[in-house]
Formats: sequence, structure tokens, C-alpha cells
Amino acid sequence: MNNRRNFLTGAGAITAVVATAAVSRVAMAALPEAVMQTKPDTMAPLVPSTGRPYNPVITLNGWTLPWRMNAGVKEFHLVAEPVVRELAPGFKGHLWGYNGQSPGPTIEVVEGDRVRIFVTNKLPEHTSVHWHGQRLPNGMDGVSGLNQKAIPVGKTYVYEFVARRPGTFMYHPHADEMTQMAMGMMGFWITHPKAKHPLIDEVDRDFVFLLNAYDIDPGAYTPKIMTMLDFNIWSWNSRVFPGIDPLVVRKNDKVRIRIGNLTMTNHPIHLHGHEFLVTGTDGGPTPKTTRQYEVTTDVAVGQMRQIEFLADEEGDWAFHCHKSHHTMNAMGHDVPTLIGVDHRKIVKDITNVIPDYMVMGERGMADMAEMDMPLPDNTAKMMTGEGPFGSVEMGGMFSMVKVRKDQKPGDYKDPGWYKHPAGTVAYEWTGALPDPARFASEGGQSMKAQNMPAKEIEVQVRKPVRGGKDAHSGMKH
Ligand SMILES: [Cu+2]
Repeated sequence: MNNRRNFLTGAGAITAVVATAAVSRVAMAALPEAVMQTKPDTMAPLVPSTGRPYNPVITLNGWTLPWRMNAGVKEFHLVAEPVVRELAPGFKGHLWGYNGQSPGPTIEVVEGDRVRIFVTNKLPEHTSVHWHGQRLPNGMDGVSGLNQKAIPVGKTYVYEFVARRPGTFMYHPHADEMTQMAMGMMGFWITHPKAKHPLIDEVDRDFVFLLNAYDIDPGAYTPKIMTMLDFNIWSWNSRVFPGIDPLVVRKNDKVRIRIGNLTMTNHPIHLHGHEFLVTGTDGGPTPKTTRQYEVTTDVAVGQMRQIEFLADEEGDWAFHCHKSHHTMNAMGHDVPTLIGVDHRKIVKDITNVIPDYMVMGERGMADMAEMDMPLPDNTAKMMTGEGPFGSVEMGGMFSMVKVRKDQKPGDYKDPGWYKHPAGTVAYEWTGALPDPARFASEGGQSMKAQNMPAKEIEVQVRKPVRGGKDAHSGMKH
């Protein structure tokens, strides 16, 4: 009865009329099982065994929520709750999420499906779920206070609507959003087309992940929720490199990757070795005339982007956010640039006082990846990840698209490192070197020091004369 009462008061008068019949059916049946997931692995795509068929997506370091069919309605059960998420091996976050994980499970339905989602609130405060990008009755849009009462602690609310347009969507709370999204509450939603769609191609592999960000002090477990800009954990599906699984594909597969951004800044997502088309946005599939080949696409805050390419080049291709600070793990941002600074004298003085003192950065920051500095417990190294040729010196929003000709269809297992054919890897030159072409400047290789200004310079600022002559061109405005 609780469900029924909450549903009716929450949904408002208009949708209550639509939902009355559904609610009585709901009241007869027990809640669908709340399926939980505690492992951060990439789970195999969930091939639909009931409902209409579709080609399932694969959620990077995530999973798809199973459903049950109830008189033609697809029923899901989301549980909003505190979770422990492994962000990378050896680094855990105390987050909030759904069904044991942050982000929550991906929800996959087919265009035209009637969907009923039970949302149980096990958080310490009220919540709601907004179905980002969907066409639905206003009372199902999930903005607490505006479209419904917030779901109180311990209660279950029901959302019900028809998935009207195919595409890529997200879900997240619209109640104390700042806290709940900073804590990791979000998930993906895919509506597959009901029939062959002129703008939606069939693909061999269809990956999805969310861009999210946290501010977790080294050694701490809980994100700081008041942070607006200076995040230190830049993650995909609440994982950071080297904890993000590779996107494994078979050579000549047609690949789709769907990316949603629920951080507070934009992320230019960059793929190596291939060109892709942006085939879909928040609004659905893009018209074919607007598509152009890209190697980087910016995913702005609150946006979804869907890219497609033919994976016809074998190898381990880097795939990452192009903001270089976003491919780093936690670091102190107030570290000064020390390149070229000679520390020998000062280090000697400091080690008299602090024997363990270590200076960083006078040759660049690559030392960070090579040195095994003692870190506080539960801290991801800033630059890390061991590749076949040494440290990859990355963190954060970085993974790889691994293209293999012998990868079996439907096999997503990591094939290990790419074995380069002989003679196709950059190598050291040990022969005689030709003189490099170099701009012959007066100061040689380095910039000549100049004392500027040599003498005092007077600057005159002249205001343009309105309606008069332009001093530079003599033209009348
Ligand atoms: Cu970024």
C-alpha cells in the first residue's frame, strides 16, 4: 500500500489517471528483486531473454540491470544506497550509488516499451530520480519539489512511462543534487530502436560509460562534496586508469561508444589511430549531413555523445580525455613548476632536518611514475600503469581500444599487450646524425636574456571618436 500511496501523491493528478490500472497490478505483485553487483568488473552484455530483442550494450566496468516482465510492462528495481566502489586496485571510495555500485547499472529498453521502475531509498537523506533526456509525463521527470515529493528515507516510489524515442540517456537524482552527484549517484539508460532506423546503424560492439569526477584527499575514502572545480579524481564509471578496462574489439568491427558527462567541466575525448563520426547526441541520432570525421569530440557538462568507427587498425590505441590534468590521479595542485631548477644545495640543507626529504620535478614530472614513493593508504598513484615498454605515466580518464584480428565475436576478454610486427616500433638511432635544421637566432639555443623595458615607455590610449574618422583606416563608420 505504501507504494501505491507514494506513487499517487508523487506522480500528480494527470499521470495518476494513466497509472491507476498499473498501480493495482503493482499492488498485487511483490517488488521485483533488487539485483546487486559488488564487483567492479566489466560484465558481459545482458542478452534479453524476455521482451523484444535488441543488441545489448556493454558497460565499461559496469553492468546492465535485469528486469522482469509483468503483463507487458518492463519492471526494474533500483536501490539508492551507500556503496564501496573500488576506483582502481588498492584505491576504494565510499560513495553513494545504486544496487551496490557507482555508477548504477545501465538500464536498456526498446523504443515503445512501457517501463516501471521501483526506486527504494536506502540513503541517509531523501532522493529522487531524473530520467535525463527522456520524453515522459511531467510528473515522472523526477525533480523533487517540482514534479514529485522527494522519496523519503526507507520508502519506495514508482516511476512509469513509455520509452518514446530511441537514444542514449542518463539518470541521476534531482534532490540535493550537489551532494548526491558528487557522491557518485548516476547511471546510463539506452533505448534501442524498435526496428531498423535510417540513422541508427547496426554495430558489432556498443560500449557505454559516464564521465564523473571526485575530490578525495589522498588517504581518505569519502569525496568532498563542496568542491566545484578542483577535483582530483577524473573517472570513467567511477574508475581511474589503470583501473579502467580496455575496450576490446575485433579487427574490422563497427564500434559504437556512448559517453555521458556528469562532471562539472567539459572533456575532449580523443581516440588514437582511427577517425570517428559523432552519430548521436542528447537529442538522438544526428542527421547524416552533419556528420564529419573527428579524432576528438568535446563532451560538455550534461551532454551525451555517441561515436562510431570502423576498427580496422590493429594495436593498443590510447583513448582518453585530452585535458592532460584529467589523465592524472590525485595530486597536490599547488606544486610549483621546478623544471630546470637546481636543488642540490637546498636538498642538502633540508635533509639535515628531514632525512627522507625528496625533491620532485626538476627534470619534469615523469619521476612520479618511476619512483615508488610511500603514499598514504588508499591513494591512487598520480601517474602509473605498466605497459609493455615501461610506465604509461597516466591516470584518471585513460584507457585503450584494443583491436585484434583474432578476437572472437562477442569476446571482450583483455587479449594482453599488442605484439607489434617486426620493424614497426619506434627505435633508437645510433648512427651518425645529420645536423638538425634549427632557427639560427642570435642567442643560440636558449632565449637571450633581455632587460625589458630598456627605458621607460609611454603608452597612450586613444578613445575612438564616435561618428568620426577611424584613425587607422580613415574610413567613415
Ligand atoms: Cu577531461
